[in-house]
Amino acid sequence: MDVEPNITIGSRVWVEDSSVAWVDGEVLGIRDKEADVQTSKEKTVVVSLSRLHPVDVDVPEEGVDDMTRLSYLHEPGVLHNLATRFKLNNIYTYTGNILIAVNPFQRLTSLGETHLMEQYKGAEFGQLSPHVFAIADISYRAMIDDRKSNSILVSGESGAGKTETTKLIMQYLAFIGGHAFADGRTVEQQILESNPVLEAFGNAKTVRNNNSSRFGKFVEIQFDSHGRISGAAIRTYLLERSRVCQISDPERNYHCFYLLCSAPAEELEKYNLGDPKSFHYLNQSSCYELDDMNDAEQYLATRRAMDVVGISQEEQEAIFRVVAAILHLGNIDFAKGEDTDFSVIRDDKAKFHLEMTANLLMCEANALEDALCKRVMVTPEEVIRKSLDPMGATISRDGLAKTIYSRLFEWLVDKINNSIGQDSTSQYLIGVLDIYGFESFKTNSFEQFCINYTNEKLQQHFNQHVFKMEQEQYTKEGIDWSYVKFIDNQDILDLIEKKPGGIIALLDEACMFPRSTHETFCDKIYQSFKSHKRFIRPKLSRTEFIISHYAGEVQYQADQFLDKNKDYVVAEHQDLLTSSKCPFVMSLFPPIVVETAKTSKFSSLGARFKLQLQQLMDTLNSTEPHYIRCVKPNDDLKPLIFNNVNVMQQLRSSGVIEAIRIKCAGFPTHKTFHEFLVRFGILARNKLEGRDEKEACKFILDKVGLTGFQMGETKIFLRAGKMAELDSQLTEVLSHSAKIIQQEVRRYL
Ligand code: AD9
Ligand code: MG
Repeated sequence: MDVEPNITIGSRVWVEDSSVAWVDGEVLGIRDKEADVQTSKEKTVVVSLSRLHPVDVDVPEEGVDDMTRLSYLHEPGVLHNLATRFKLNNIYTYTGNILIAVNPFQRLTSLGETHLMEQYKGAEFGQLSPHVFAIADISYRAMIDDRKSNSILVSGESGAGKTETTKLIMQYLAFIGGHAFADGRTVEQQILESNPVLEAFGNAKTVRNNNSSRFGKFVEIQFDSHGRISGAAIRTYLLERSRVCQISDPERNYHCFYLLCSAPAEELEKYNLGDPKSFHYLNQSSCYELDDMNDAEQYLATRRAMDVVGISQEEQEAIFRVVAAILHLGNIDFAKGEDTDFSVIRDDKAKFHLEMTANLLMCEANALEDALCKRVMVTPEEVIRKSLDPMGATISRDGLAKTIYSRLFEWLVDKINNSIGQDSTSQYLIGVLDIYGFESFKTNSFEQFCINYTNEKLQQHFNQHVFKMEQEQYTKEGIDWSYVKFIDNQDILDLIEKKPGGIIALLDEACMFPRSTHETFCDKIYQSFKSHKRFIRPKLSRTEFIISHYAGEVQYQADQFLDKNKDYVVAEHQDLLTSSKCPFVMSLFPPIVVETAKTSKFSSLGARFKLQLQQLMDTLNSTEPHYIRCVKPNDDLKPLIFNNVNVMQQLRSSGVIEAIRIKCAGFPTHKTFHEFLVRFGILARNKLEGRDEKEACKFILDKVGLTGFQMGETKIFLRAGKMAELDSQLTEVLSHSAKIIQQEVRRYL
């Protein structure tokens, strides 16, 4: 895309603009390498020629439904096309076989989804307007025809519509591959109903999305040899644990807490619940209700979904009892004991919550108090009982809440998997990935590090795939592609995951060494990656580092990296819950094998995540991938607003622009011989007779002396910028002809 376009006076061009990303204009004059441009914002600007892009004058008013049909494949062209289509409620657009989906923030289907699904069923790709259903349909067809597993990777930033898109894909696959079972509870129903269950426990309102998934998800739908759904497996990644005990205004905790507080009266009584405002884990934010969600109805809907998924009444009762226990647990406050620093339960109110928590978890109140306030330290000489100060006890309490909640979530996922059932004989599957997009906030911690690491992995997968597809096209047309290169992000992946020596490995080392602090960890990585191209040590900071990701630089604050990487359950908490009289609670905390003093208690979350990710990549690599890039058109979460700068940023960080760059590095413009002749035939000045289409095209290209093209079997492949060269020749010929016509006309007059 760095090729200097062929731009002349009068050309219509795109100019970079800080407020709308790109604005169109007309070239008034050219001096050396600069142009004066009159923009449509009524401004005249001087711009370097190399920063201008020609406007594609051939694009129809309503835009094109596949970006590769644009004559000029560049950023402004892509952006303009998306914006044009969005205005007309066409939220889906292809870029080759990548689907870009712009979140409409409103329901658009008037005829209902079943009607639409019927239309897309088996329709040829490209015959109907772009849609998620079309992608789901080709994945299904490809699986049946090629007898190969497929996957659909949905990505985008928070609120871009990944989860809604994923649900549409699942709905379509259930529609096309479903069959009814005698008992009325079908596998596909169970698969679909797993969504509301997981959303109740794994989604929450954030500033970016009222129903934000706080975990990553890969749903593997298995099919039998007749192409019917025969089982499914759900894998989840990295549930955000901190939300259970810490929320900031105007966000909310996980939906299930509010749903339970709106449950029917007899249940509230049973769990001693009431106003959510009375619970510390909920009242840190003043947001309790959501406009688009009725918690009471949602509670009942979740219970119904749990029925379908196969969670028994007793299990459901136990699940909500644990949810209630966590709310009470959060209200156990501590104070300094008399004459000591040690903590005691603050007052009668806190004591009441202690009793309630113990009741609901079915353990002894005294044992709970001890587990929260005391630690046992085993040294070679003796066993020491140490009491925690109020601050320590509060941290212990929150730790317990987080552990119980994340175990509960894992239990739900396992239960759903067991109940839907895995088809071990299934040969083919379609995997659907709904995973957090690239994140760069003011403060970025270990979670962002893991999320961005995931995105680097997926980006590599994406690049390799896009590259491969390009190659295949070239080979099919008999074109030499050997010099098409793309930038690999392997160097960033090495920086993060290389063993030994990568950031995760160094973090694990730091976690195992008792005297490490985040400062010593940072010193170590500063030393190790002093000259790494992708690693930057910020000035004036001893605990931060910057990684230059494919989607931009992110500055990480390392102060909690060590703590967050340590994945262990405090022994006192483990003992307490293993001894619960409730079989459900006990099953969340199966007894662990007693570790010998020598083995380390430490287990690394980073390393575990790396392994999970590797397994995911292995699965994806054995499938034929399809990509959907979701785009959030504005930060107000409102319909009809399309913010150019925002969208441009997302197209860059989702790799769409990189995919285009890869295309542009080769021969980005492909025109069939026929299309080419229709547009440029006039350049041959009527000398094409007797030639076949391919010869005619070659004749034109030779005549105008164009370089940088290759003739395929059915198409002409042009290098970036070549189309503009041809266009300007065309303009010249046309204006010359126009002059002649004018002269003729004048003479005639
Ligand atoms: V997050 O990373 O989990 O925070 P997602 O999953 O990308 O995020 P989600 O699918 O939850 O976003 O979409 C956010 C909201 O946009 C939804 O709650 C809907 O209100 C809205 N949305 C998204 N996609 C569509 C759609 N195809 N049609 C209508 C939509 N509304
Ligand atoms: Mg989501």
